[in-house]
Amino acid sequence: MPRPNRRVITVSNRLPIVVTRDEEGNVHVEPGSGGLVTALAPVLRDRGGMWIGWPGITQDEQIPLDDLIGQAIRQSGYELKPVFLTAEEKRLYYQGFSNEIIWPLFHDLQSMCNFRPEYWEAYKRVNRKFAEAIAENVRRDDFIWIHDYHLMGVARELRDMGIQSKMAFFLHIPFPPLDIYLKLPWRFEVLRSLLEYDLVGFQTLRDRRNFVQCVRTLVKEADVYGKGQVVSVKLQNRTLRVGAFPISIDFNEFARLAESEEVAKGAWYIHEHLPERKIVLGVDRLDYTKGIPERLEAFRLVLQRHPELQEKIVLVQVVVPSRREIPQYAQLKEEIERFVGEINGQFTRSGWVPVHYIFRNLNRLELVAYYRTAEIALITPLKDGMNLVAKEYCASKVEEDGVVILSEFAGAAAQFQRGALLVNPHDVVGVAEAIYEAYTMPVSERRQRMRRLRHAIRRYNIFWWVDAFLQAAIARRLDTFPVLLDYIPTEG
Ligand code: GDG
Repeated sequence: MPRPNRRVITVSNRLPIVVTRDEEGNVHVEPGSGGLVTALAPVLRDRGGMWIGWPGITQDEQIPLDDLIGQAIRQSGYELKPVFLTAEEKRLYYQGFSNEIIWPLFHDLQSMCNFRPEYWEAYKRVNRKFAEAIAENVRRDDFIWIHDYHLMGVARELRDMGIQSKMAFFLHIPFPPLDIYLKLPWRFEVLRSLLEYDLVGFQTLRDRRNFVQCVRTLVKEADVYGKGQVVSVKLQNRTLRVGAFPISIDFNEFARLAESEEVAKGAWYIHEHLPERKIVLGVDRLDYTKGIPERLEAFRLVLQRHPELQEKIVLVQVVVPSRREIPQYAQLKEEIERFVGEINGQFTRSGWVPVHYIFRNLNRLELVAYYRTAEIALITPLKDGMNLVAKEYCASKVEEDGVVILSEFAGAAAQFQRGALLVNPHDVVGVAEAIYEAYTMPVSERRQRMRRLRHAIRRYNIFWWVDAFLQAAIARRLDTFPVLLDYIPTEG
C-alpha cells in the first residue's frame, strides 16, 4: 500500500463543488457528488490532502466565495483551494484550447478543431496559474495527482519552478493515434510536459499504445520497455511509467439507490405511463462525440425494418445541457431536435410517441429510476474515454435483467465485450439490428449477460481504480490488475 503519511493533492479543472444562485440571488456552495469525488474523499480525508481547481465562476462575476468555500470544506472534510479564472481565460483556455482543440482532436475529429494560437498562449498561462497554486501549497513528500486534458502542461511548469514531488496524471478522454496527434501544432510541447510526470494513466490499452507510439516517434531518446498494463519510458535522466486504468463507478451506491423505495416508485411511474412498451434509454451530455444523431437514425431504421416493433418500443433520450457557448454544440442541439421531430412526425400514432426527448439535467433519483426501468440501454458514442453511463446502468439493474448495446469505440467496450451487444455506431443498420436483437433476446440470455457485467463492474469499481492508480504511482506495485483485453471486431 502507498505510504500512509503521503498527502494527496488532487488537481482538476473544476473543484468538486456546485455553485448555485437561488431566486433571491443568494449564492450557495455544496460539495460535488460524482464518482471520482466519492472515491477520493476518504483518501483526502485520511491523509489530510487537498483538492485544487477552478470553482466554475469567473473573477469578473465578483462573487465572494471565501466563506462559502469554508463551509464546503467543513462539509467535505478536506481542503479545497480555488484557482480563479478571468472571463477571458475561461473563453480562451477552457472553451478554446481545451474544448475546441484537445477535445475534438483526441476524439479523432480533427476537422472540428479550431487551432488558434491565442488559445495555446492562454492554455500555457492558465496551466502556470494552476502550477503556482500547487507550488504554494505542496510539501516535498506530497503526491500530486492531476486530472484531465485541461491541465496537461502543469507538470512542465511545476518542474520549471523546481518542484520535485511525485506527480501523476490521468487522462479521462481517449488519446488519439499518431496520425491524428501529429495535427496538433503544439505536439512536442504537450508530449514533453506529459513526460514530466512520474506516472501517466489512460483509460484503455489502446490509448496507452497510441501514446507510446507518439513518444517512440517524436521523442528520439525515449526507450520504452515492458509490456501489459504498465510500461516504462526511459529518458536521458529519468524513467516514468505509462499505464491503463479503466475508471469506474461507486457500484454499491447505484445499486442501493436503485433498490430504494423512491426509485422503485419513480420506475413504476415511468412504466405506468408507457404500458406494454419496452423502453430503450439513451443518456448523454450534449456532445457531438456521443453519436446522438446516428443513434436516432438507427432507431428510425429499426421501426422501418421491423414494423412489428411500432407501438411496442419507445426511445427515451436524455440530453444534458453542456458547453452551449460553443457554436457546434448549439448546432448539434438543433440537429437533434429536428431529427426527433421528424421521427415523431413520421411514426406517432394515437397513444404512442416513439421518441421521448428530455433536454435537462435529471436529479440522481430520476436518473436511476430511468436506468432501473429501461429494458435496453443504447450507448453509442463515436468515441468515448470510458462511458460511465454504461456502468451506472448495469449497477442499477438490481433485478439483473436488461440489455446493453454499446459502441465498440467506448473505452468500456473492452470490459463489456462478454455481456453487451457491441456495435459500430457509424453502421446504423447494424445498430438497428442490435436493437431488434435486444428486443427479442430471451430472458435467460439477458440475465446471463447482465450478471456477467454486474460482476465485473462490482469488482473493478471506483475504489479499486483509485487504489490501483495510487499503488502504481506511489508503491510501484501492479499486482491488483485484471487482464485487460482490447476489443477487436471479428468477421461475421
Ligand atoms: C468524461 C469522458 C469518461 C448524465 N446525465 C445526468 C447525469 N449524468 C452523469 C452520469 C455520468 C456522467 O454524467 C457522464 O459520464 P460519462 O462517462 O458517460 O461521460 P463524460 O461526461 O463525457 O465524461 C468519459 C468520464 O469522463 C470519466 O472518466 O468515462 O469517457 O468523456 O456519471 O451519471 N447526472 C445527473 N443528471 C443527469 O441528467 N445527475
